[in-house]
Amino acid sequence: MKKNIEIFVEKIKSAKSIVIAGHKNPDGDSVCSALALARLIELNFGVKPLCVYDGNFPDMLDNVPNRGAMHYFGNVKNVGHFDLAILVDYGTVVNIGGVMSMINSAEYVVEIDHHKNEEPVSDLCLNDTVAAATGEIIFKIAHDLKWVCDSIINDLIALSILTDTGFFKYARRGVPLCIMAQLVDDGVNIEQLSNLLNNKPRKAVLTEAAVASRAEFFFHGRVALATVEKSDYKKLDGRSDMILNLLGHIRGVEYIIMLKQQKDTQISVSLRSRANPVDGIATMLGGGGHMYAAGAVVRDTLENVRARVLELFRGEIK
Ligand SMILES: [Mn+2]
Repeated sequence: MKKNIEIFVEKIKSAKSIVIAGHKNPDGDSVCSALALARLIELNFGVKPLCVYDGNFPDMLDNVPNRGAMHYFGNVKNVGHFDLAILVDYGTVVNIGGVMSMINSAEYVVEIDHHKNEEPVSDLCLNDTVAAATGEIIFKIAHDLKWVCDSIINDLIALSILTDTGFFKYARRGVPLCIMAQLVDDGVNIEQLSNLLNNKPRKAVLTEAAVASRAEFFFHGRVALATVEKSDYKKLDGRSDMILNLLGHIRGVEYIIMLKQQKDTQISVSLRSRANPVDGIATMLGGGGHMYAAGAVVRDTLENVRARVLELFRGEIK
């Protein structure tokens, strides 16, 4: 890892143009770790990287510091080639989306990620699959190399960790909490950061509540299943975590399945579990993710995907 970090620094030093991208339909970690890294590079190396995303940018994240530095890739004019591309928090190649052409144009590609990925697309991987967020890996790099930080970077790192750990609920190690302790001592205000995320459109919140209220329950109430049909999908903002949170409050629910009909025959499947791994089921559906929070996008009808997922759970639940 140390050698890899040295190569990374050399690549930044010699780059005149840098592009940073996360995954399509970005979440808090994807956006905030990209913006934090961009600012770190700007402050420490004097090159201002271009940050791009594909898909929908959630309204929820509109108030994060330096939001204006993150651009929809399709709106960026006259991009030539880049000396260096850095992919953060992308997961697997299918999540890269339209920014792939910019990544491909780069002389050298580095990835910084905490997702499991058997087929990395980069020349250099700075991945750590036990990290709670990509922001955690970036913090460690910046800290180890004694890079200059400021309050914007600290807030962005804190946001990436807070959003990916569900405000520490999903933190399985002490490291992200130790980092947060340091950030709070340096002036980060968690309550303020939490409040700036309260920025969803009314229709998104009301749709999430309505979808949760229509949830179905299987296997003696151990599995909750929420379905977002196409007409409602457009009204959502971001990953609709509130549906998962609401269902997770119910006594006896051990697993949560959320099906989102993105298109007629394109269904996003999100899986959450309290105690047993669900990443195996996500892999069987062609996706992946973390042990207790995983997902896939399946190209089939809603009915078929629903039946298949329930069948996989039938095999899993003893
Ligand atoms: Mn992440």
